[in-house]
Amino acid sequence: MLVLTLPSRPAPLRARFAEAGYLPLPDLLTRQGLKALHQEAGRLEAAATRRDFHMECMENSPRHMTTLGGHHIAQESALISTLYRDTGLLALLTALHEVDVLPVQEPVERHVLNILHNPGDTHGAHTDDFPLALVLFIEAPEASTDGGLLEFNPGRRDLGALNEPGARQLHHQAGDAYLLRSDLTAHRVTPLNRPGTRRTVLNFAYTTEDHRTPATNSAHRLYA
Ligand SMILES: O=C(O)CCC(=O)C(=O)O
Ligand SMILES: [Fe+2]
Repeated sequence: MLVLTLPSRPAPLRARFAEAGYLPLPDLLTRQGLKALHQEAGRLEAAATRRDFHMECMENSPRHMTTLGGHHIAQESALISTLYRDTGLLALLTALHEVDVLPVQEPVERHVLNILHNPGDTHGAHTDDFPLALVLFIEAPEASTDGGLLEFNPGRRDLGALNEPGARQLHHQAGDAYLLRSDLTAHRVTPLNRPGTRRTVLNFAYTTEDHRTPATNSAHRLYA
């Protein structure tokens, strides 16, 4: 089954990614791929854990979400484990980042499932441990007014930048993806605000030779 439609000409995208630290990849998932991942996420959700707390090491930003860590996903989902290591995908990421992109060895955070499903659910401000996040949208709010927007301020690593001029809020649809320079770009997901709205993503973390170990314990707080 073909799960991804990889852009055939990554060269023009490279400069955009380098400049903003963010690159939208609309329709990265094929229809079949989205359907299969939707089914898979639905099955995995039964094993996921509700999280409601503030992350101390990220300025006490809120986490109101349901998560499943990479160690469970590796055991339960051949589809996701295989997709994470797809050679075409790794080649695309290497072309976009211009440095050899490697799978993360750390089992908890290398691929995670994040589900926002109640009004007020949010994935608060943070930076990630590893340099690259590829976020795949399995479910998304229909309208940008429903919340669940990715927010970041290009080139800014400080969490306060999210409340300053230049911050961007972006809506994505199911089947879309984006690539983020997630260790150097503070980011968050704005609260859902309409009952019945769901936002489910897979976050695939990737690294490079010089970033082998996690920078914080935040992933363990959220996923272990
Ligand atoms: O859901 C998103 O768009 C961002 C996910 C994220 O920041 C993370 O999993 O670290
Ligand atoms: Fe993140």
